[in-house]
Amino acid sequence: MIKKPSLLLCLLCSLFTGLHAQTADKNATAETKNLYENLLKLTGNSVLFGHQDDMAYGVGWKYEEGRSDVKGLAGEYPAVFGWDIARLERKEKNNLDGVPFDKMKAYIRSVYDMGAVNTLSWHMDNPLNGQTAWDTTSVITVKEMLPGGQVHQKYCDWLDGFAAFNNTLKGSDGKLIPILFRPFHEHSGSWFWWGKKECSPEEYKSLWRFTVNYLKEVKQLHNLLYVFNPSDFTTEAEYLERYPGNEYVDVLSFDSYQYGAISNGEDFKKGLALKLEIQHALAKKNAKVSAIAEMGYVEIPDPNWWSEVVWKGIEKDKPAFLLVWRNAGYRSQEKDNHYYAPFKGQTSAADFLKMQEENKFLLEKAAASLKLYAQPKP
Ligand code: BMA
Repeated sequence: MIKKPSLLLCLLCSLFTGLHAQTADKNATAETKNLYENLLKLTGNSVLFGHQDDMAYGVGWKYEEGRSDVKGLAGEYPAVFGWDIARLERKEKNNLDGVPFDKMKAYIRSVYDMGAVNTLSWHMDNPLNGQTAWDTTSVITVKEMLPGGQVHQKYCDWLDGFAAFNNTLKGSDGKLIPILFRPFHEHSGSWFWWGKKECSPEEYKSLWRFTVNYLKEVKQLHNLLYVFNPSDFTTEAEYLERYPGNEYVDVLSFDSYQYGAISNGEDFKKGLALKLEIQHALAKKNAKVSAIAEMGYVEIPDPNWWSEVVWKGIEKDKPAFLLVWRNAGYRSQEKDNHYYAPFKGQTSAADFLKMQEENKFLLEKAAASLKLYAQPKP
């Protein structure tokens, strides 16, 4: 008699927590669910360091097997790798920054094989007028992509193309590689056709929900974790303005960059702390991962940026990961040296190494030892 109610209680408790801490795709593969649970455990505790296009190119080099700016400095790869799939919708061979999709697939596989994490963004063309992601001339694109809209079928075709690409992403163990999928990013800004002034909150939410349902139900993709990603916000209400609902999101994230003078670091740090505080509280309440999907300071001119600005901004409500943007070097028509990760000899290199030594940033080796794709220990 004593045992029964306590058993029942346990069952109810586990049902409750089970229901609560669940991936948006209930049929997600075991590795995908494990990754989500491991990232949940990291939230608030340890920070994986990530870099966009890390294996593909860096400052002054391109497509050299085994090379990485982060590895050249720190002796190991980052723990998280970002890739962008724009141009897949044009059926081109290379993405918008020239990375061949075939190479991207191989990089994604080696990242998974080493126990690190892959995340995909998509600077998707405007399907209504054929312009790029940065087109802000149309305020009806999102509406027209929804069921019944003029480019709904075209959008489904693009998602089909993504699904075909996704289904080739298998590790050496033959398993589908879990992917943190971050579509329609920085939606609280107004520089992409899915931005704040370009569609209504309801249209944005509908597009998100349609996309998730289509990928998991129609295309049967079960290796995706969905990453929600505004840029600027200062209140919880602002953060949630375009939130599609807990059933459609696994990771709460935002993007944030420091611009201009080194002295702007003070404000940037405060901004990071405020955004993380808001996001962390929501993540804890709703069993979501908290992350910084993109951040950076072009050319990192502040020698103490990592320890004095970034770390101080993130240490209270630690994100499970942060990812700095790409090391493109000089781009045509732009005067800045477009890089966000440090490399050997770079101004902030010593400070970054300190972050690695003190385990404040976890890189490839720490990620591997965490066994992110295995079931976490209770
Ligand atoms: C931007 C810049 C661009 C690039 C785009 C998508 O922030 O890095 O050069 O094309 O991201 O990766």
